Amino acid sequence: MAALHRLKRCHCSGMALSHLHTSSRAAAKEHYKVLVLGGGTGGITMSARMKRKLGAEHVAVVEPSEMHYYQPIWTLVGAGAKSVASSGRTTASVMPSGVKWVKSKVQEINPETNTVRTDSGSEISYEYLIVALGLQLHYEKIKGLPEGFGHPKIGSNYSVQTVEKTWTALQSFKEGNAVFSFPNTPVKCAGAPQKIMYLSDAFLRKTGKRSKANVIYNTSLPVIFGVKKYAESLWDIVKRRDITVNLRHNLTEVRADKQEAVFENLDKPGETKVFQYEMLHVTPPMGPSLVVKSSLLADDAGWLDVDKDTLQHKRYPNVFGIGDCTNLPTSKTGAAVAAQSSILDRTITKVLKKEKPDKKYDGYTSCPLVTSYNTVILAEFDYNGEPLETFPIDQSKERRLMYYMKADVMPHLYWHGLLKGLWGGPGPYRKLLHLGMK
Ligand code: FAD
Ligand code: UQ1
Repeated sequence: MAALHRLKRCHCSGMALSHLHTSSRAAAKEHYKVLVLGGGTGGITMSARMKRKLGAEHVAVVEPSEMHYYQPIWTLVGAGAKSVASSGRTTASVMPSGVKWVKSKVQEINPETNTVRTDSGSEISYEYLIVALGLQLHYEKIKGLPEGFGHPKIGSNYSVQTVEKTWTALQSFKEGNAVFSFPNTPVKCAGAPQKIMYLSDAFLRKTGKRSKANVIYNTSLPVIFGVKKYAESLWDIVKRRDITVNLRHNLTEVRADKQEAVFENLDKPGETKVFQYEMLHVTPPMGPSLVVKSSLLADDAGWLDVDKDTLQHKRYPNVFGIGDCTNLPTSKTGAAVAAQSSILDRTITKVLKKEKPDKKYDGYTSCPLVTSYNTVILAEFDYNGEPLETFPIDQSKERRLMYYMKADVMPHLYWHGLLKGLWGGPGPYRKLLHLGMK
């Protein structure tokens, strides 16, 4: 109403309506050629690449968090092999210099008007939008959580608030069941729920407690791992180390005061089983970013609906997606983000030139399956679940070299390569390393 009155007053005094429209929009809106939503792995990586392409002044990133975390190292934090402090740097320090950091939460995306609204009430318009909002953790979908984390003996490597609780629970283990869960939803880094189990097994052996422990992996999946080549190696390991694997077991409730975890049998609806635990590691249910889900950019399940080859949105050609928020049919990892970033860079270059995107993403993803404090199976595969290994050796074997890659090389590659827009995944090196073998 007030706006209407103002409008009428201006009109009467002879001010051109078009002028009023432009100046009020300029006051209310910020505009960027490229707007990036989310300043996690994919968001910072793409902002560095877009800065190089267009100049820093044309790029903005919306990210509310003061801290940026290298999440893959949380597997080792939960097992006491790295400190949580080593996993984080300030967002200010990873933001490419000159790129505008909008320190707010995205509340609404409107691709029809090319605008985004933030929780501080401001509206930002864009020419091109890159969505990198990650996924949502849903601890609250398990009865008794998150409040159960207030008790000891329970931890979760999936959040910075709970990762150190895993290490506390492991250190204080005396005797009984060590239980590890895998939810009935898509997850990021599908290997992580069992990596901490192998590390815990190794820790209990090292400290002489393994004979008093039952190590139990309860997974919602019908398999131990989605790619046969690596699944075979993992079955060998669990047998050798006397680890119990219960397939199709889904965690529904934690009674932390009684140290009880309730699992439903997904093959027998209504049937539940209570596991008494001395240690419980929870991998929470996960789902799409709620902002994406409630926008016109989502597919039916709520994930960002992008083309699997080019990462361009299927209905809005000036919108692109990268990482965990997308419906790309591959395993959600930082390694996948690396490979996606070079493809997306190329797609955007082509779109800016009004040409057709030409480079196709093959679904490359990787999961360093940590199997002890000095061994890793380096799983790498594509959209078809076919191994796509970088090194000309059998990567389904446990290897010490790969552990050092995971623990010491990858963090450097992340902070100094990927986040600077200089690492687009190992594709080119794979071709080189395999040349000699052909
Ligand atoms: P994220 O890096 O999670 O970034 C999303 C960003 O969006 C966050 O900064 C968040 O604050 C921001 N955001 C969310 N909502 C809003 C909003 N409304 N407005 C603005 N910003 C918002 N990957 C590997 O490659 N190898 C591994 O060994 C590995 N191990 C892992 C182990 C664990 C325990 C975990 C948790 C992850 C692991 N990953 C691993 C996975 C990897 O960390 C993720 O796949 C990767 O970080 C995804 O990047 P992203 O940009 O899509 O999401
Ligand atoms: C990778 O590129 C990457 O991103 C930097 C990771 O961390 C998030 C990884 O864990 C892996 C395995 C890769 C792939 C890289 C190589 C050299 C195989």
